[in-house]
Amino acid sequence: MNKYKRTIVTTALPYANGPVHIGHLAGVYVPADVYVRYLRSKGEDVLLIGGSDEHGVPITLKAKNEGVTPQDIVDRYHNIIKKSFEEFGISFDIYSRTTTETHYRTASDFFKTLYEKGEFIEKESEQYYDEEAKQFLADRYITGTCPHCHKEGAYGDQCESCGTSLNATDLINPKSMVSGSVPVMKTTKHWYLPLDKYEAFLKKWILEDHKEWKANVYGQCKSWIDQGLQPRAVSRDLDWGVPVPVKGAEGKVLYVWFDAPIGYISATKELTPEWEKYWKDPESRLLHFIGKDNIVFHCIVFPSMLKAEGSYNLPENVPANEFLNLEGDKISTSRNWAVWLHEYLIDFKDKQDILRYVLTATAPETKDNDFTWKEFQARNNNELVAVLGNFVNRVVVLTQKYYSGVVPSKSILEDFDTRVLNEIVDIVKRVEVSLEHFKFRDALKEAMNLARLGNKYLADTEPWKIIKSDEERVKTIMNISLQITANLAIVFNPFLPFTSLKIASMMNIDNSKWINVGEIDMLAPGHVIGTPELLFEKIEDEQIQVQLDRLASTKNFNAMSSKVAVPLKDDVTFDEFSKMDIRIGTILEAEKVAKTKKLLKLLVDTGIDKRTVVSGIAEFFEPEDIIGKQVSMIVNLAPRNIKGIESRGMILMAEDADGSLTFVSPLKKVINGSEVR
Ligand code: B3M
Ligand code: ZN
Repeated sequence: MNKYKRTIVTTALPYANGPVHIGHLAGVYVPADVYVRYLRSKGEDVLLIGGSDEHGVPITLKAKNEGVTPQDIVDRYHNIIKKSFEEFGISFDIYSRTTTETHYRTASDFFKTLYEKGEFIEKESEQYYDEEAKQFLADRYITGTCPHCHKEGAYGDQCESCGTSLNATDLINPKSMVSGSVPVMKTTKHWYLPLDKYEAFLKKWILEDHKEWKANVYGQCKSWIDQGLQPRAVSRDLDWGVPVPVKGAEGKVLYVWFDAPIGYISATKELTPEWEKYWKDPESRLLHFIGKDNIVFHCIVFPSMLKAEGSYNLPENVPANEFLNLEGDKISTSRNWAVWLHEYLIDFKDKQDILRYVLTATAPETKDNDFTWKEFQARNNNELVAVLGNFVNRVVVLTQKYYSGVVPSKSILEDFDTRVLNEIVDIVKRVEVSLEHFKFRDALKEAMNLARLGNKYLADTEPWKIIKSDEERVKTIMNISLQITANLAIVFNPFLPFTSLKIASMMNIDNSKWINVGEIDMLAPGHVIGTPELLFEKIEDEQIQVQLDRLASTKNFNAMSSKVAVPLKDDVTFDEFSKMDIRIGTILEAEKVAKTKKLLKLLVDTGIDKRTVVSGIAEFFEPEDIIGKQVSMIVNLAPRNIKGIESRGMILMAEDADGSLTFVSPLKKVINGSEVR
């Protein structure tokens, strides 16, 4: 349906500083894979290109923290990421990485070409420098107090407390994260791509010639262009990356966002000697699948680089997605708020298609969307099991039972049957149109409607009731049901490749030929089908609870670790400490102190005596629940009068991150009056 001879589909290169999660899959890799599988099944010439982005400051920072080299970090995560993509059936023609020799050469040459054409401007600027570590500091390497919310621990590029993006020079009391010293300002030289020079070109190319781009993408581009574009530095003072191939650039590397998109080209080079045809022939088209945070780089910066170079095609479309949230919160690697792909497969072995299905059905195509485990369960149970799985299973079982697996002929068609046959054709057409327009949610919904049509057809015709009385009618019904099933195998191939294969093997057909889709005679009478195989199974509440519990404990853990321990108090001598008489006692009686919210009046057996203590724990314990508990208590605290009650001593409590209190109790029962020392 497109006018091009071949297509190259690129997917954002994930940073190799952590594994990949459902957000990655939903935003980029599943839609790209769906699209490419669709094109392939139509027999088009298409390449799916991916790889790991292995440069950038976060990787060097992680290496420093762990005391290993950046190469160690990227080796570790590149392999984990690559494996996750394989397991989820993301059908890359190549999944490469940006530390290959080919990439270094390609990126370096690209820079040189632009440099020699005079496309860069050179500029000196003042930047933070760590005199102890003898290095310039990227914004991420500096922390300090946020000028907006005044929280400590803000980074030079962003305050994670209030979310404001910052320049390192905005920070109050800046500190180098490398050595801990106070950084100084020092002059450094960098190369800049003068984006302002490309404004007119971008305006025409995007705002006029590509009005068909998705509204979220077009809108972001427009707002960038309308704000006016500034020159962008394409080099950094860093010792990890592609060296700047220019004299006098020692200790400088290409900015990660300069080399990473060139990674698409390097990977294609590694894949095929015909790479230039894919990138430069006007009959080839380039598509970038990315998340919304990458729009500016793929629609403004990289096209300007390609334009400056001069021999490459520009992207034909950039169908970027918005973000997927998880249970109402932003997915975050550092807060471990994510569903990691490699962990999903431990809990849901061989169930990659369920996740592919749910992530496509709820894809953040036009706005941010939320992934919830309840919806995951509901879509599996109510759609995959009850609609698709149920229909296919009934058709195969009945065909085996009635005809020993041999497809019967549909000799007599009633009007009703013809309408159903026409509807098959209409539905697959709609799947196709949606796919062509990158509307994967709609496409999937329509594909599911085909299974719904099948279920309804069986429910309306009830072949099991008339198999004895009207054999000819049942033959027609089963033939049509089988044609629907065969169509399902092909139509679901882009979305659910594992399931599609199973359906195809049950139908004994090739699932990779889109040309057959909409065929209402795909299975000729006499064709022999396979035996039934279960496609999906119900997911129980307990399985979902395990996932929810895990997220809840992550939340708790984050709350605790975000609470800073109260500062250390002044030293005391041992003698001073010894003056305190701390004992174990047992609570004998407990009651609320009238007209107070927080106070309980306790009677405690201290082993020495039985005495009254007033304690501020009523918000956390019911009186009847604590009777009989052994607790720690200071017994020689001078008596105090609290709400008219004489309190003799104080119960020791530990305060948790959320402010809740718990007793400090001995691990085994000890005799009342035991000393704590
Ligand atoms: N690694 C950023 C990201 O994962 C970046 C993409 C590069 S694509 C050339 O969001
Ligand atoms: Zn802040």
